[in-house]
Amino acid sequence: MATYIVGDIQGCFLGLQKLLNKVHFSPINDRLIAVGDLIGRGTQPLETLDYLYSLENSFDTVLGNHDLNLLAIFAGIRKAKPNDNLDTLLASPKLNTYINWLRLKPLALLADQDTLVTHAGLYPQWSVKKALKFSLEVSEQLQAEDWKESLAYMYGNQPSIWQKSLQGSQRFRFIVNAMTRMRFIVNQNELDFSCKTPPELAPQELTPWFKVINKKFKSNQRVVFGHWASLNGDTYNSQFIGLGTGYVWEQNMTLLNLSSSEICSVNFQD
Ligand SMILES: [Mn+2]
Repeated sequence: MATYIVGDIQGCFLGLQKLLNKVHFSPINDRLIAVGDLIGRGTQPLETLDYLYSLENSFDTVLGNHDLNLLAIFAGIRKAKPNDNLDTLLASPKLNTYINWLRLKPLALLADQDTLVTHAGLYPQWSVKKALKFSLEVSEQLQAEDWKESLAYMYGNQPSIWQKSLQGSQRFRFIVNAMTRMRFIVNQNELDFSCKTPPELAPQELTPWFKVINKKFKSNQRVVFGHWASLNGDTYNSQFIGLGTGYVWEQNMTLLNLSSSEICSVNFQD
């Protein structure tokens, strides 16, 4: 029995199949965890969700920004754009089932005792324990009857600095942004959303979140994340494992074997 963590799928069902075949994934014996953005810019969102949903308890995921975007479109907060490629999914009779299934998914989960999975990463002022607590806060709102009202406040870049005293929509938005959209930090603790480049091409004042010293992060802990395709997983630090490698941009889809720490990838061309 193996536990695999897969990077951003973004509706690329063929890529996911190639990757799972490559490691001989067995839905009966193995477990699959995703870093979020199950759907996104890829052309097979419905096939992707059909498959992942069918895995039942062998599958778990955290939510990514594209998954939340789907919830917002369903809730009537956003309109689907042509490049969202969501037409087949939005027209599916299974849409309601998948929406309610996604609403149960957290922003952060523990893959094992010391391994945190989130879509974008761990905000440098938070411990793993705090990230899990804040994920729970957001989940409670996503699972509440008035979840559409909470989601309506999701969009926006402010507040950009965490404060314990944040409340209501501001607190909700910061937690969602930190766990699903973060890449760079500016001025030690401020989320920056202007830059999506690899770290070496970024303005000097921007620091990748995983290079900001986090005093609450322990030496035996790991963070597994996706989202930042241009990073290509290159954190140069074994405590931060980036699995977002841009298959949807004709690059690679990547998976981690949790117990052996082995990485396996397939290329768009494969
Ligand atoms: Mn993302």
